[in-house]
Amino acid sequence: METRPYAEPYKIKVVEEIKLNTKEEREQKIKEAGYNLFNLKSEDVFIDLLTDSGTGAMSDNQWSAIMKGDESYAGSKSFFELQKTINTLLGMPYLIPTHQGRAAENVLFSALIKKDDVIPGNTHFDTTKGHIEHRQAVALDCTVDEAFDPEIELPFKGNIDLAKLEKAFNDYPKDKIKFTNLTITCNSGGGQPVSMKNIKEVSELCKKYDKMLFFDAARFAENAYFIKVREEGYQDKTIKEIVREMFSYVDGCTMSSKKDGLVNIGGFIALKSEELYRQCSVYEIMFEGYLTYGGLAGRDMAALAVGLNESTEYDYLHSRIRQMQYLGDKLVEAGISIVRPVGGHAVYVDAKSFLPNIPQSEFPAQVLGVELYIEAGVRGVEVGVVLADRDPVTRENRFPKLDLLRLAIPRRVYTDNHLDVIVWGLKQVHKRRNECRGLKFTYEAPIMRHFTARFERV
Ligand code: PLI
Repeated sequence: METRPYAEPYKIKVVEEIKLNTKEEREQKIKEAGYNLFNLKSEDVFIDLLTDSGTGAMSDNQWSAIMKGDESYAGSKSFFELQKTINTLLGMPYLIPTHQGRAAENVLFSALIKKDDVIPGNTHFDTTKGHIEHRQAVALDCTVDEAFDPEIELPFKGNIDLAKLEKAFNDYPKDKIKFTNLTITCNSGGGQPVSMKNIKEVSELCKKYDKMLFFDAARFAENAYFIKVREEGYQDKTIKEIVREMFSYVDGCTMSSKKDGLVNIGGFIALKSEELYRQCSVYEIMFEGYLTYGGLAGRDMAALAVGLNESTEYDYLHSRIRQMQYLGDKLVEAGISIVRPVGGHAVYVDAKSFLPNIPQSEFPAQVLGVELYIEAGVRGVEVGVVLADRDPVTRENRFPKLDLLRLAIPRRVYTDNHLDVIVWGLKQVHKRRNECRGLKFTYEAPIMRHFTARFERV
C-alpha cells in the first residue's frame, strides 16, 4: 500500500507577500551593501535564512493571547500566567523576564561572574561568550572532540566531554568556577543536541564538585525532540515529560524566547533558588525593568506562555526538524557537503569544499552567501573567518577549521517549495563555482566585524 505523504499539522491563516527582484537588481543591491548580507534591506530578500531568532510565525492562539495581555507596570496578570506555565513545564518557580536572551545572560552573569572566573560549557554562543569575556572571565569549551568533525554522524554532538569538565574543576581554584553552562541545542556547534545521559552525568559531576549548572535553553524543545527520537528509553515519553526531566538536573536557565518560545521578542531567567532570584532581582531592576515585566510588554509575556506550550508538542517539533532534514538530504543528494548530522534549526554548508579555489583569507563562506543571494534571493549567514574576528593580541585573522554558510530556518514560515528554491540556488552556484571570486575588506570594525564589514571583490 502506498504510504500517506507527510503534511504540516497547521494551515495558513495570514500571508505576507515576498517579492523576487531580478538577478541584475540583486547583483546591484549586494554591491551597494558592500557584499555584506546584514546590510541588505529585508524587502530585497526573497527567502530570509539569516536567523531563526524572532523570525517565526505566531499561532492564532498566540495572537488571541496578545489581546489579553495585561500591561500593568507591577503585578501583571500576564506575568503570573507565564510564571505558572514555566513552573509547570520546567519545574522552576522563580521567573525573571527579560527583553531577549542576551539580557538574561547580562542579569544572571552580573550576579554570578567575577574577573578571572572560568565558565566551562559546550561551545558558548557568541553573546554568552561576549558577556563572560566582558567581565574578564574565561569561556572554557569542553565539548566532545567529535563535534568539530563535520563528517562524523553521531546522535549527540552537543555533549560535554566529562573528562575535560572534571579536569577544569581540578585545574582551577575552587572559587573560580561557580557554574557550568550547557547550551541545548548547541547553536555554535551546528545546532547539535545534548543527550539526557550527558545532562544527567554533567549534573552529577557539578554536584560532586559543588558547582551550579545552567542551561542556555534557547532551543530546549528541539533538544527534547532529539532525545525522544534518538535516545534509548525516551520513545514513549511525551516532549513535555522529557523537558521536565531535562530541567530537573539543573539549577536554572537563561532563555532567548525568540527561538523555542515561538515569539518575536523576549527572554527570561528561570531559577530554583530563591536566594539567587533575590541577587538577580537587583540587576533585573537596574537593566531590564520591574520584576513582573523585565523589558517586555504584558502581551509579549502572554504570547510567550502560549508559545512555550505549543513548541513542546511533538507534532510541531516533528514538522520543524523534518524541514531541516528535507533540506539537508536534498543538498547531500546534489553533492553539496554539509555539517552532519543535520541539527535542529539550521543546515550548515561547508564552503571550503564548495569553493575550493577560494582561499580562507578571501572568505569562502561569505562569497557563497553573496552568490546564493545573487542567484536565488536567499539570504544565509557566514559562520567562518569573518565571524571569527582577529586575534585580540596579534591582530591576525583567526582561521577556524570550518568555514560555513548557515541556513537557519524560521519556525512555521516557509514551505518545502521554498526549501526547493534554496537547493536549486545552491546547485546553480555550484555549477559556476570556479568563476566565483573572493572578497577583501574595505571596512572592518575592531570587534564583531561581521555585522558592519564592507567588502569588494578580489
Ligand atoms: O538573540 P538573543 O539575545 O535573544 O539570544 C542570544 C542567544 C543566546 N543563546 C543562544 C544559543 C543563541 O542562539 C542566541 C541567539 N542566537 C541568534 C541571534 C542566532 O541567530 O542564532
